[in-house]
Amino acid sequence: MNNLNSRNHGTTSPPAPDPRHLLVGQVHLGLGAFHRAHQAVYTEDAMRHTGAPEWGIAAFTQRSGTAAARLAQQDGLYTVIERGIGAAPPRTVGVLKEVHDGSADPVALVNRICDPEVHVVTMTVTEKGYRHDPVTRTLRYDDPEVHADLIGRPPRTIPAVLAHAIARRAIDGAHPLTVLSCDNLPHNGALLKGLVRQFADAANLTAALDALDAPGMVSFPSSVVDRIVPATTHHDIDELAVVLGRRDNAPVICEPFSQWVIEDRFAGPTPAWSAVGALIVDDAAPWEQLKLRMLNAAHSTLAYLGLRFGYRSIADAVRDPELAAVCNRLFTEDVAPAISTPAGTDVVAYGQAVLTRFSNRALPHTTTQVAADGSQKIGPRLLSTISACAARGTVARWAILGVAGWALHVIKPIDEHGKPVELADHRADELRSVASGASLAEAVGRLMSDPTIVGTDLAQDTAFVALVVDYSVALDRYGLEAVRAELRN
Ligand code: CS2
Repeated sequence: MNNLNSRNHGTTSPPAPDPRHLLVGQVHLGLGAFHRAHQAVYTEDAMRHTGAPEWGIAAFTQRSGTAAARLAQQDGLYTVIERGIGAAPPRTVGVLKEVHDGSADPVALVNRICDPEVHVVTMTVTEKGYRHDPVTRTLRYDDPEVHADLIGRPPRTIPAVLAHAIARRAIDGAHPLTVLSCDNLPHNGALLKGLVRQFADAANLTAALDALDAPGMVSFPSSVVDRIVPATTHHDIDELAVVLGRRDNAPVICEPFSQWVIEDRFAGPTPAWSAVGALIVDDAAPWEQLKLRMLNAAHSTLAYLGLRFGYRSIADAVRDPELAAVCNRLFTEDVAPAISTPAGTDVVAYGQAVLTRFSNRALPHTTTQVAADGSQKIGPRLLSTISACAARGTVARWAILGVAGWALHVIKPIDEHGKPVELADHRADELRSVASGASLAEAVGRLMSDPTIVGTDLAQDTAFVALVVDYSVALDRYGLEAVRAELRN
């Protein structure tokens, strides 16, 4: 055991559990900063609450093995550093009993889930990890990785890993399993179950199909997670080494706020999450709508407009009064009238709290990070509100402005001074080819009339397409002045 645990920097946090004394009851897929700052902390708190050691986590990285390698060198221990008003002292977390590179050994991952002592699989693999078409919410059989899984290599994609594991558990006569998606997608539980079923069907995994249909065998509750966790950089690691007086190569920096809403549809035992702050509800849908259409929608809007206007961080973007005004009007004029929220929620107060959280300058959260993979994000965050307003006969101007910011970012990934900004999207080549050889207006028109990007209804809505084109051209030509003009209307 290295010295991460022993030097608990004189804080009031109780000491971290020693991973060596834990048993593995939970497997996590997607060992990124978010998991370490969120579900891992809840599970560790739940274990401290009950005193039982059976909820250690076996966590797997999905794309690169870096986080697993760094954590392995420090016995799975890492520091959570909260920043901002109300921040708790740095805390060492010791709930990661095992850390693995899931890409290096996919067979080990399926085997781990098949351990009868494992009752829960949680996952944070980001929107694109679901390998689905965000418009139809179906599995992309044409995705080369899905295809490779279907023709029989050891499974690597998430739907394939889960389908194989569920089949094997059923054949082995294992206990029920709860599979908990923690990604920012609407109805994430139902979505995941559907994708696993489609894979199992296509791969002829009848044992998995039977288990998915059997009552109480495998459940997929939807859940909503919330905590702002910027990616940790080398610079952060070096700086923290000085502050903490020891080197941690896998720390996470996050805001003090944290929320987890989970649907009460568990198959078998789970950690005592509800005893340590998680909210267990009958239906997560209103919580999802609130989070995705308010917080995440404003985040993406700030990221695209912010990148264009030269803001590197979300905190700087939201401190621009014009951009904050866009978010406020998005909340009050577009989202609030067309949303079903949890009973008793004050949408305006929620929006204010979100913008205050965004303005936390102590968090190094970049516009580039939030802007990534917009093709997966604009649907649940912005197009959902545009469609909901259209159904009520109103025009969601501010959500449309956010989409225009995205379209401009895709077609001309530069800031207003012409300096290139990164376009990080796994569909980047496809998006560029839709736009190639056209003027900005034509290219935006093509993007917005593509049903695979915006869905059939919006693609055929000529007024919507025309408005996105107008806004993108105005943003390109007049910059912030275009936003000001819109705010005056
Ligand atoms: C962000 C989210 O990167 C993004 O797209 O909008 O990760 C956001 O920080 C979290 O959902 C906050 O809970």
